[in-house]
Amino acid sequence: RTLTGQFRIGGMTCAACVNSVEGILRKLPGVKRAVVALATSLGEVEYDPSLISKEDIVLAIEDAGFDAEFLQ
Ligand code: 9UX
Repeated sequence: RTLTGQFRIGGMTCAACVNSVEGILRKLPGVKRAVVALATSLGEVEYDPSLISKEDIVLAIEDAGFDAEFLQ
């Protein structure tokens, strides 16, 4: 099973931030795809909910020093 989650990610100010957050997300177990947009502060993540929860995704982003909120 694959879910698609939208996250609002705060604190990204340059393209390297985007690469950093994408890299973090893509390394998480259960994450199949992650795309982050600087202009909208949005991230879209496809993940297997049997391997990772949306809360874990939020925590991983916050651990990297950014703000994160699950949207839908
Ligand atoms: Mo850009 Mo982001 O110099 O944490 S990498 S501000």
